[in-house]
Amino acid sequence: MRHDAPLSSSSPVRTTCPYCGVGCGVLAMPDGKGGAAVAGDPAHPANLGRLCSKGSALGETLGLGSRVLHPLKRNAAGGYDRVSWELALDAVAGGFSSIIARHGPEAVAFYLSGQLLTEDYYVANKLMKGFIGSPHVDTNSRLCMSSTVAGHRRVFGSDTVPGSYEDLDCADLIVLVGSNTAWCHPVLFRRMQQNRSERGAKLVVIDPRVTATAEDADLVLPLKPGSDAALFAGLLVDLAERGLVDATYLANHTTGFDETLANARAIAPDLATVALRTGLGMPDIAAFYALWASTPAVVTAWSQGVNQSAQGTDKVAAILHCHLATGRIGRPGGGPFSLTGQPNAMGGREVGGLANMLAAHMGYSPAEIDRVRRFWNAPNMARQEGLKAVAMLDAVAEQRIRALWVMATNPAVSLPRADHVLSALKGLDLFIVSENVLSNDTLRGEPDFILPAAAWSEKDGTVTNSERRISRQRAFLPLPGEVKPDWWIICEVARRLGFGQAFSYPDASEIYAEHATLSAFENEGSRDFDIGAHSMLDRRAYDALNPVQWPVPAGRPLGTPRLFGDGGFFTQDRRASLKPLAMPALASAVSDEFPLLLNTGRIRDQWHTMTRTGLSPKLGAHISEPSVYLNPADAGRYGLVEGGFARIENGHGAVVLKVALDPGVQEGALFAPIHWSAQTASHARIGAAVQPFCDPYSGQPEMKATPSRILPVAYAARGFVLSRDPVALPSESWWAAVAVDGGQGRLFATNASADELMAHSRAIFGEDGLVEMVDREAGIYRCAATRDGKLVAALFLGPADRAPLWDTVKLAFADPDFAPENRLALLAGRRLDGAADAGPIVCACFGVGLNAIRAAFASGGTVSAEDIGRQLRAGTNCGSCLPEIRRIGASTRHGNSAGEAAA
Ligand SMILES: Nc1nc2c(c(=O)[nH]1)N[C@H]1C(S)=C(S)[C@@H](COP(=O)(O)OP(=O)(O)OC[C@H]3O[C@@H](n4cnc5c(=O)[nH]c(N)nc54)[C@H](O)[C@@H]3O)O[C@H]1N2
Ligand SMILES: Nc1nc2c(c(=O)[nH]1)N[C@H]1C(S)=C(S)[C@@H](COP(=O)(O)OP(=O)(O)OC[C@H]3O[C@@H](n4cnc5c(=O)[nH]c(N)nc54)[C@H](O)[C@@H]3O)O[C@H]1N2
Ligand code: SF4
Ligand SMILES: [Mo]
Repeated sequence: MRHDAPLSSSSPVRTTCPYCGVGCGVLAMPDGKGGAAVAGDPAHPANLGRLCSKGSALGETLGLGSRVLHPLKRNAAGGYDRVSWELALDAVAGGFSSIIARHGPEAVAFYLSGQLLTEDYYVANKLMKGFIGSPHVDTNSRLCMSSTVAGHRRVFGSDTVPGSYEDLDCADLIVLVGSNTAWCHPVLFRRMQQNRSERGAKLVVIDPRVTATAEDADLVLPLKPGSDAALFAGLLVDLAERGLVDATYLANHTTGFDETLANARAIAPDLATVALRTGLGMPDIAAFYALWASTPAVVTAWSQGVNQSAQGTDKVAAILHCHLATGRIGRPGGGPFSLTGQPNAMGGREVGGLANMLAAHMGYSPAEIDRVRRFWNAPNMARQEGLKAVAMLDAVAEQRIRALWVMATNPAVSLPRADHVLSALKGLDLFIVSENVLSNDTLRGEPDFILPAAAWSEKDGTVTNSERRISRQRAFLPLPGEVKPDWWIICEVARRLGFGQAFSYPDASEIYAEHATLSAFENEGSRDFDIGAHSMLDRRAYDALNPVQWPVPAGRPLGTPRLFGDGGFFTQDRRASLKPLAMPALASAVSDEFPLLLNTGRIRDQWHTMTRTGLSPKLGAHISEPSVYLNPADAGRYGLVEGGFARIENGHGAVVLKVALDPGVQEGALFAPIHWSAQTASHARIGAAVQPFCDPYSGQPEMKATPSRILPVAYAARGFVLSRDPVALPSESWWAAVAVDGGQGRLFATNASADELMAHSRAIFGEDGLVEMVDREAGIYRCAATRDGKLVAALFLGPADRAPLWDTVKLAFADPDFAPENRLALLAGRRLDGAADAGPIVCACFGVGLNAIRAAFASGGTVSAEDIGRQLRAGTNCGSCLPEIRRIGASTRHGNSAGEAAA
């Protein structure tokens, strides 16, 4: 818990969720003890009061246990010493200066993040590109949105998302491409579902994997990985053949249609060819085309299945073409819509955080460089585009870049070829990390300094969500320890580099006002990003700022701005430019050696590398272990069983994951989550096994299709340990850490015997207060450790095929009043309240387990997910679990009728 005095807790503070790009408004009510209660903000237009499971659990992530609270300096022994800010900042600035003096400005780089606030991002970008004079500023958004940025810029001339969330409420057809919206943008998915139930909108889901999002879609198109552009080129051809092309719109507002249509005809001349390229059935393709053609109010929304591709820019362009050709853009309920991932991916794009952008949506033309130079009064302008993330880390490995400052991202986990990245980081002359937590895996790259950055709940600034809406994040807890906002840290280094005058901001509001002023500087309607109306905001107005969608040029009337309905693109000739596409293909093909395509992505209740969501017991209960999901037919082919283990390997690296059978995964494919790092699991850092091949325009790596092979791994025994403090397991064990109430949990698998675990347990827990149960022949060992009459640890080990009683023992461990005389009952695996085992948690908000939901469905009276909500409350808060509840209902009914038929 926090030690500092809390901020005033009289009324809730309005802030914005720090997770996904939906950008939900949050009301935070500090509890006066360092924590806070959170609720959705009914007044925020993104969520109108709703939050998903992750947003709802924010209160469980505010503890200080894993935080960096002081500047830390690496010592000769490889450990870290606490040092003063003065010392750390002087050393960082001195280190940068001497490397620049010896090797030039291009030897230094920043690697930033869509989780920084706009103000942090703005000063980092200004320092590097205007004052140090290196263009090497890139961000984890390279791995996330950069194909969309490149696609927008190539076709629209600017990185503009034309639509608004309101379009999702009034569309008649919503097409989701490469987006598991139900899990990754849950509040938007709820809005879509509401539209469907109230207005009858149709939903089409295009994803090689049948996900929770596809659960009750009107049409599901499980296409071959990488074949989206063929599907949309075919749609363009189909629209042209139906005579649905909007000739007036095309003539007035676009160029390049004829070449683009000819190119589409070469890629997708007819349904049979589309079927061949996409692996879809002709009737399904025809149904999709007919639906799209006959529904003018159509939103096509996409995320990483489109972006994280070696042809991501073309995939984006292929979607934009269909909307432009029909004039279905910038209209209520109609348009292309990129769903951004991170809370401030858009803000980073606005300030110029990407290596190929300069600032405020300006690029590197001589006129733009000169304009930004004059505005900043900058002494050392970068002259050309900098290195994009994957290339930047290659330059680090080759020591062309010698100093790197990483802020708010975890590249040792999230970049492709993560082992290579980690070893490259170790070779830097100067490596700085600004972080919230010590559990960031990149700290294994041996930074010279770890700088303690303010976290969500402590920092002030702005973020921009997927619909271009700028919202304030507001502090509601005090800065703990010596923690400082990122912008402050950057400005202090800038001052020490001799640029004090240009970086002397008293607070974030002045940075925002400068950013707003730059957006309007010599703009005159030539650039989409214009928030000139905010250039005079003072501190009070900034603090009171309500969520607002850009553009907000000085003097603009309020309302929902939709762009491009009447053209007005941000190209020289004000026309959108349709672009022929490359023939769709993956970066690497499967082979006899690596016959399976490894797809990677997200699960419902974890955020990225789990540095925050990993602290929440509620969120850890849904999916507690890292698994590889594969088709049952492939499992049979490769000798794998549900609940067993498998090694996935390729030329880049390897992981070992639990095996989960999933008929929604195509044969020939594997799906693995991205969340586990070396901090949270022994063998599950998937980035190590991801290829680094990038899109030629965006530089975004193809992280969803790495040719790989899979082989079974056998462990003799499985078990778990629960303890108040972290404990080690026998080396060579496989484990995954799970947040639990009252301490730490680890699920594990091992080849160690019952005797070896007994010796291990005695060594770590001590024999005093230890009760044990052992059955050597059956391979069972269980123990419970008590201290001063309290349960402090429990370790259970059993043969690999025996259920380990995790859920039952976890409950006892969480109970502060657990009576030590019940230890033996606990070792016997009995639940002390006599209730049935809840099973794995489905509804994170109300802790409702699978067994209870199954029982309710099986009892007969329950027919729908809504009935489950009335009976058990499951699914009635954030709704993230509704698709899963429906699936359980379907399978329970299926199971029942099968049972009846058999009887
Ligand atoms: N729970 C949760 N939510 C999150 C995040 C999180 O970590 N956890 N992170 C946020 C961030 S930063 C982002 S970027 C978003 C990402 O949100 P999403 O893009 O929805 O998430 P992913 O799981 O990465 O990938 C989406 C889907 O792309 C599919 N796919 C793979 N290859 C192809 C292909 O060739 N074509 C098509 N059409 N589909 C393909 C995958 O099977 C997967 O289901 O989520 C945001 N929201
Ligand atoms: N294989 C594969 N790899 C992927 C993806 C995939 O789908 N497949 N997805 C990619 C995508 S879309 C994304 S967005 C990335 C995400 O990957 P990362 O950005 O590497 O993951 P995070 O866990 O979000 O890391 C953010 C870090 O910043 C810290 N932090 C949070 N807020 C602040 C702050 O205000 N200041 C500072 N200084 N630190 C802060 C957190 O504690 C955490 O350690 O992963 C990418 N990598
Ligand atoms: S949908 Fe969930 S994770 Fe995304 S912003 Fe809203 S509450 Fe946060
Ligand atoms: Mo992302």
